[in-house]
Amino acid sequence: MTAAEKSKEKRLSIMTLKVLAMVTVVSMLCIYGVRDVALAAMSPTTASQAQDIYRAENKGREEATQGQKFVEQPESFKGSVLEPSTCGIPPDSRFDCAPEKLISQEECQARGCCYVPVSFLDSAIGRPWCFFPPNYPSYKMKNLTATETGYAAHLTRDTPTFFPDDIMKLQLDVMFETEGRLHFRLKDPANKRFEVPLETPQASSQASSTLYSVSFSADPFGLIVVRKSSGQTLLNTTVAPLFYADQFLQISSSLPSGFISGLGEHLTSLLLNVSWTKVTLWNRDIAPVPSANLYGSHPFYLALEEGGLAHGVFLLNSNAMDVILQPSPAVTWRTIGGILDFYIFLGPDPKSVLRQYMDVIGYPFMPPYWALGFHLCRWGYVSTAVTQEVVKNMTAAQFPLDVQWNDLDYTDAKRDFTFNKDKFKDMPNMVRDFHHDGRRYVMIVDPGISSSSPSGSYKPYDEGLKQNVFILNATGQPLIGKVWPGFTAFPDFTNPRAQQWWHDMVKDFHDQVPFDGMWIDMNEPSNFVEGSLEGCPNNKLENPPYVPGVLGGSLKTHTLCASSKQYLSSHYDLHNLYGLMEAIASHDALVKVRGKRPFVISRSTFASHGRYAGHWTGDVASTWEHLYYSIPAVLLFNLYGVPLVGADICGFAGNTSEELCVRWTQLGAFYPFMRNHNDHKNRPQEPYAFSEAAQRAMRRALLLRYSLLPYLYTLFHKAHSAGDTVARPLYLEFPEDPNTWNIDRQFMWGAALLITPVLEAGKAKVSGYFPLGTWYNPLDGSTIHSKGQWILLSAPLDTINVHIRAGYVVPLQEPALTTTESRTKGMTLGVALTSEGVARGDLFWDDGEGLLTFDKGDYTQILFLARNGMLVNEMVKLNSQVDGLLLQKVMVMGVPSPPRYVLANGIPVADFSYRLDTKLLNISLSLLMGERFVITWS
Ligand code: MIG
Repeated sequence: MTAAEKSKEKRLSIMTLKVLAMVTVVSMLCIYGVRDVALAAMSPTTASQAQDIYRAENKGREEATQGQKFVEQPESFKGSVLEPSTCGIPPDSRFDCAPEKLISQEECQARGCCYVPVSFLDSAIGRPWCFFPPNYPSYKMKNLTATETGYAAHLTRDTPTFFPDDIMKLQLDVMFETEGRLHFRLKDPANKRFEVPLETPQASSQASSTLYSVSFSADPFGLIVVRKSSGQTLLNTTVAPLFYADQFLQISSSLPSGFISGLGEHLTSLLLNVSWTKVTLWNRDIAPVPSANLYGSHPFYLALEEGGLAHGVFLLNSNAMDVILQPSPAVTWRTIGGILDFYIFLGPDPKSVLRQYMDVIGYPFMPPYWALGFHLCRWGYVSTAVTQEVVKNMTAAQFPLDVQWNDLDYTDAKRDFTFNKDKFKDMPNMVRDFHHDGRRYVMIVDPGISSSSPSGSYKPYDEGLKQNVFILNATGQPLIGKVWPGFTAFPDFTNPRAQQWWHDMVKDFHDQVPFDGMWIDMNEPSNFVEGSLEGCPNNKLENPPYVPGVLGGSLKTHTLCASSKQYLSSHYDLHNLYGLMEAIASHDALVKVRGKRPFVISRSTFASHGRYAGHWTGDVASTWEHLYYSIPAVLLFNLYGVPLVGADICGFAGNTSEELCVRWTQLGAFYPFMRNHNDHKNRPQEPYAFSEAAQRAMRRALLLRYSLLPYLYTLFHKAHSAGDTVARPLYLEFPEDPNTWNIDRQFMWGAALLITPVLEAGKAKVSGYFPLGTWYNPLDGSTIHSKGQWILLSAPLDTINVHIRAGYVVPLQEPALTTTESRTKGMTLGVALTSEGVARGDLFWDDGEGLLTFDKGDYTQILFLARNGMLVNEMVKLNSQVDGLLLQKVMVMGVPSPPRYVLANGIPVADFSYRLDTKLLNISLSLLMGERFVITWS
């Protein structure tokens, strides 16, 4: 077709569309007919385009000749009901050509885009009226060359886009880093742009074999990633044009399925809705509400594929961004700064995807053992007397409690690193008393440093000023905002001087009050005034040409000016990293100051946070709805590599009810991080604040958790050493069973425990899904043989359903009121046999708080194996810390017939019992955990 013909075609199409614009969506089908006649010549993939599509395989290797066929046609243009032509794109496959504003038909067409109004309803759903035609100008790829690790090429565009400051020439690097990990990056070769300061693994050569093949489309540029084993296209960026302007970078891709999890932090179900969902990442202090950008940013998703395969995608970019999901299905990443730096993880199973993700962002830190105990907090423990009273009440009512917390109440005028010399004058002694009783203490620390204390009276500010650690405004002065202490300056944790200063402040305070961990709040960072006391300058960082869908409509809403200056870059680039950087500084400070394993719980997070700290889900409401939402929240943070996570038990905002608080305590007993915390205005919600019956139920849940701590601790070790999750969605264990994919009202601890909580008021039964297999309820001795089905369980108020999966051995320990005590108690092995009579499990044990015990080899690891009526242990590694620990009980589930005798190391055991109805064999004995044993029953 000649250019003249093309432009005639275009005019024709515009004319046709003008007519069509008057017609509603209902008549879309006949519209296609009309347009097809008019535009039949405009096939989106012409022969010449097809020839431009390169095939790029793992060079010089055998599989290069096998695997993927030549890519003939971008996926998105297939499957359209009607003949493809310029604007004849099915509504769900359209990509928005007017993301930044509402535009008229004329403006849309002036952009060279298609204008087809959709019904009011469809438009509300998010379907664009103005969208890209398939031949829309984009980048062209040139000089594709092989490199040590993959490919490199240049991309150029001839015409600018409708956003200012296009970068007309880009550098593409494609790195075949490992068998399962593909990395590709688009940079400006001429000017250094901001990059997230995350140390990532570097490959020096290309992986020798890969699960993926990559092909390229040259014009328009596109990258296509195919899973070799299934032929499934995982990524195809030819579906829409690439944008790479200074403040608008956008890339779209097809998705192989609509089953995706991630892109936090939001109040959401486990699976995202791909029906035109816009997900915004810009860290924000706000009580969780659906759709809003919340405290943290994790630009990562995991997608499930047919047959239980999975892949993951991570965009290493910290700028404000929107990610749009649409039902074709497809994804659009739209960020307003930095570079496009993508990692694709091929799994092939979902657990491997997460491990591959954590290979890039870092494996989770190992929490101290006490961190897994019960934590109690509230805003409004107004004095040491009150705080101590709370601990006393807990003990009197026989509730376990490991860690007592204080909120802002302890401070002097809400300033960090001070304590109130009146109500908290004996704080140091209070903390020492807690320690004496085997408990730990944590207090809140906000990042805002009071800037209005008289000079010379408040060291953190005076020192901070002297050392120049604060974020600066446009005139080079510390930016002043307003938070709890009043006027505040904000430490710039990207500055090494600020890290040192933070350490010094932590040390000074620790010298006075020997606290054990830090609760870092308000670190989005939160600011009660917009930007700063003086507002913000008017510049392109404050007012970018595209503002993602942030709550409040402006980047500065409830935080600092985007153009304020930090050591590494502007706040515009670093905002989403603020909480992470504070977590790193706090983690490092605690290591130095305490010389023990650090404990930091942070509200704001970013990818890689789990290496340093945990997270709680912020100001959740005391409602049944938020009780439910806490499950996907906890599971998603496990996917993000932040396994130490929990929600405020019984809810933070608003008054709880007794029933809600009981159910929440039961569920909370299975949060990896278990803390009850309450807002200052609300009715008390400590376990002892309720009726005897409620207390019994809560006590039972707490003791159940404490019994399971050896198992939980072992799971944390696997997360730390192998990139596993702790609390996990069912689909991680049963990906081939699609019934599990959307389950987020139940979850698992590791591979062995299935938890089915009650999440509704007034219910004494709960329905749960049980994947194929045998499931034992150790509490009532019942057994479920499931074909993969929903089962109605009894769940009276004092009960949370927990099932052990056949095939696993779970290490347990007699509970106590603190972990200091429980760690010395007798252990039990719960052995859940399959129908073939086998089970296995393990235990990780160390001193519970030493630094780097795993790296130093200062730990014990024991395997347990059951088969043919025999249970044995095997020492992977033995260390003196298990000395004296006794195995006192073995509980074998699924023993088909009554044994006549039980032997331990060949010696008859007198004390055992068997029940015909439950097929449960209980053995009492006394063996050293650190010695080899053989237990047989026959
Ligand atoms: O503006 O420190 O999410 O847990 O109790 C509120 C007081 C500040 C928000 C935290 C909440 C904490 C509260 N903080």
